[in-house]
Amino acid sequence: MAKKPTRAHLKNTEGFDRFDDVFNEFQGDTITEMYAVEGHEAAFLFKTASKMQLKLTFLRADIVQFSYTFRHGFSKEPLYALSDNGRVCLNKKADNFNLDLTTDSDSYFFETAKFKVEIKKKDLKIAIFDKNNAQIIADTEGPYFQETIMQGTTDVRCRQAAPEGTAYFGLGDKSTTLNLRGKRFENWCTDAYAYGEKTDPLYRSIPFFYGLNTENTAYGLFFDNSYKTFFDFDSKKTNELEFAAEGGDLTYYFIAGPELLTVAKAYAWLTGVPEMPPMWALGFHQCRWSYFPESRVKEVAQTFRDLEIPCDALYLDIDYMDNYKCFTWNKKHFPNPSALIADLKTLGFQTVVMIDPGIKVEDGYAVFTEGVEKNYFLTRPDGDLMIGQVWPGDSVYPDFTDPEVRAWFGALYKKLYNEDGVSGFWNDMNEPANFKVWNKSIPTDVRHSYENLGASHKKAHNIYGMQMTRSTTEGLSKLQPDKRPFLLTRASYSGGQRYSAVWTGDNVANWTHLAIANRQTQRLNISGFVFSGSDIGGFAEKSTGELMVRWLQLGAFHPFYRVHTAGNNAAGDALEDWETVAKAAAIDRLDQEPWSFGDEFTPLAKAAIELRYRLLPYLYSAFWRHTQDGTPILKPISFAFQNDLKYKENIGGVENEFMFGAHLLISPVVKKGQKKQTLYLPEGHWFDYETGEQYIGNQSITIKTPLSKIPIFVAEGAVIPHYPVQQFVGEKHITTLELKVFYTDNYVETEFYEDEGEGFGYKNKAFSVTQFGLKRLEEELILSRFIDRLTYDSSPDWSTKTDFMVHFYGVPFDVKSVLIDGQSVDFQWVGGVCCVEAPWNFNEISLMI
Ligand code: MIG
Repeated sequence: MAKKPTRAHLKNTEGFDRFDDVFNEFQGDTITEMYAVEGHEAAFLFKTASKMQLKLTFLRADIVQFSYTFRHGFSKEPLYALSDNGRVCLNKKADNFNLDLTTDSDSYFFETAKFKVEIKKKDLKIAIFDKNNAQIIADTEGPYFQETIMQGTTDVRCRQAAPEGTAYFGLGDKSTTLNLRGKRFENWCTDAYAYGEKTDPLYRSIPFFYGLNTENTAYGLFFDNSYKTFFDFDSKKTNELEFAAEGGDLTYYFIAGPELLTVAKAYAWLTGVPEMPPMWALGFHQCRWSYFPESRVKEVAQTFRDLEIPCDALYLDIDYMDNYKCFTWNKKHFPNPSALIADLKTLGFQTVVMIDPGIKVEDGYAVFTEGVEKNYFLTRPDGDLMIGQVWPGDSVYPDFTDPEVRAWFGALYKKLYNEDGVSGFWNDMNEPANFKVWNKSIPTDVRHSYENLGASHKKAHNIYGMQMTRSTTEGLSKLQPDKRPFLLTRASYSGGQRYSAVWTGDNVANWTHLAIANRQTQRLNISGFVFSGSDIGGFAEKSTGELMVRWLQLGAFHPFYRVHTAGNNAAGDALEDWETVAKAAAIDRLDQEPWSFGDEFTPLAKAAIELRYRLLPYLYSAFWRHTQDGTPILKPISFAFQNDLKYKENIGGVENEFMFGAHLLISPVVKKGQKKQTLYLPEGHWFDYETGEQYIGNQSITIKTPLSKIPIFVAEGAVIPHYPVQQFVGEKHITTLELKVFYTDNYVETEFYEDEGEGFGYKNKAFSVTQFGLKRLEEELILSRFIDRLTYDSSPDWSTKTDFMVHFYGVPFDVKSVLIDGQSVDFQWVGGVCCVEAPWNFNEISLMI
């Protein structure tokens, strides 16, 4: 091993000495020239006396890209993370914002309507100011680069002030507290089996964070670099933060706030949003490693229906394959897959199956032989196949950074998807994982096409999983263009949310992990990945009835809602033949279905899942909102109520609760045996969802939390649409929609989105957006219903025109009469709730005093 080079070596290289390695470093420089980039009116190039250059590109009034190169000009980048919006605006100025350039003897200044950038001529230090001229960002050293000759390593980094009190959020995949201040992180997609609160890195790499300073000003910073990246949020307590990478240009985007939510939306604009999922994908999913043989799968399906526990999807983990060969079936356990899948469909179940990147090395296995012939697999630098060890034993890895390979692999799904009737897929192990070696992955010198630009695995590692999901989703879209693809992935990178839902990987069946799941899913939601959730009940080790119920209660509010368990598969060992296991009575099968923990728990598990199905139209509307403007589905309280001063004092302290959609506050119980829960209610008036009890916000309250209680609070004025309980999405022809309406003295609007739940009709007007408005006037409370008839087909034949059963909670006066569009109608009081039936096309319901 070469000795770690020191700075002293640098001085000595003047002479004829020889060293183990030579280390060069470089920091900032003086600007010699600045000119506008041709063809882009908001992009500028700064040259220095050395080879270092800075390119500054404004994409919008609130987003600017800084890109530094240090040696040979800017590297060509495929811009994997960026949405179409982002790409277009990097290349051409959007004409909807103004940019002013001024200069004085020390600096250049660029100003938009949202912020001002200062670039120092002498050392290229950057400072950014908000509209009040308050400093948000200040470099503490100039752009930094270092390299070694012998090890061929390069590093880039940026250091900025981390003022006292500034909180940091984001990075998507971390399991620690929401506020990241005081900690250091690494991004390198890793198979992190049974990770814990302190494990880092994890499965995904999402190099994007928020800052929120004591002036309540938020900003975002996206360090778009696919190499291993490091983030240090003042871990040394010197009020400095650092982000660094093991290669590449130093390219990052600054996003102006001042609201955290505005930043979340701008980041979603830059890196993209998913399309609407099929509605069944928002139902409940049941998984296990693994359900087989086919009789066991049917038994599980039938039990759901017998017990009337709603469920939309069953998963087949790796054991459905023949010797872990992707795109094959184990004929012993699954002699007739299409018949099984059709039977499941009759019962209302979608089947989701796993596809791994590791392709078995086996002569005669078509995927292997064709891939070898066409040079589709990753190779070592000298051209030999990169052979790793995963489930099939010797395995090769498709190069998903090659567009031709992506198209090929995407088309391999044809039989499963188009003939066997599989509804969705699950890409696992795509960090990529590799058994046996300490780093759990493949070497960094492996070669990639990288869109024919060429790159080593050092550069491609963090985007490998994301490009696999791109291959899968693009493949599925081609195979069945009229069907919304459903894909779940373990690894991904910023922007990967455009291709796939994610789950948080191999967690553990304990209470710490329930709290981690709560934080991780909130964090993924503010980091672009809204369609996310955890392995409910815990993956490794043995769950309990109480843990399972509490986890199902939390998961009901996670956009991806799936139970999964390793069952009795020991870590890293392939499962013995299931029948052998089942026969050996001594072995606990470690079942984790909602009914597996006895009669005390089954009804509570069922109640949580039923609530999810009742709230589907509300969740679906929140998902659609996300696709429109990037609003996260889950919001930490600090994001939803940034200006609530009482909360601000608590930043980092109130992490347990979150907003689910625009109107529901969830404070999950994540501790064993917890009979009471104290939680913070932000400004406004709140209703206990279950009892209708009212609370004034801006204070902490304590409520009783028996195991049946899910602490859910509704913001005043909300109108929450409810479906009846269905055993699966589409089971019932829904003709009446229940609206729970929560009184307000003010005026509040609620958005309700509907479409067919499948297909792409919604892109051609087959959808509707209803706005409900609840308003208190002197003599009446009015619920009005507006429809924007311009945006969609106003007499849609796709939709059932559902009448409404309206339940008014918390009405503080005696209702003399109820009018619907001027006509008096019957109403009823049931337990303090005023109930009114209304036709689907009502305009106004008035509760008269
Ligand atoms: O090496 O397919 O995270 O959900 O059940 C383990 C078997 C491979 C890891 C996934 C897990 C899945 C398991 N897989």
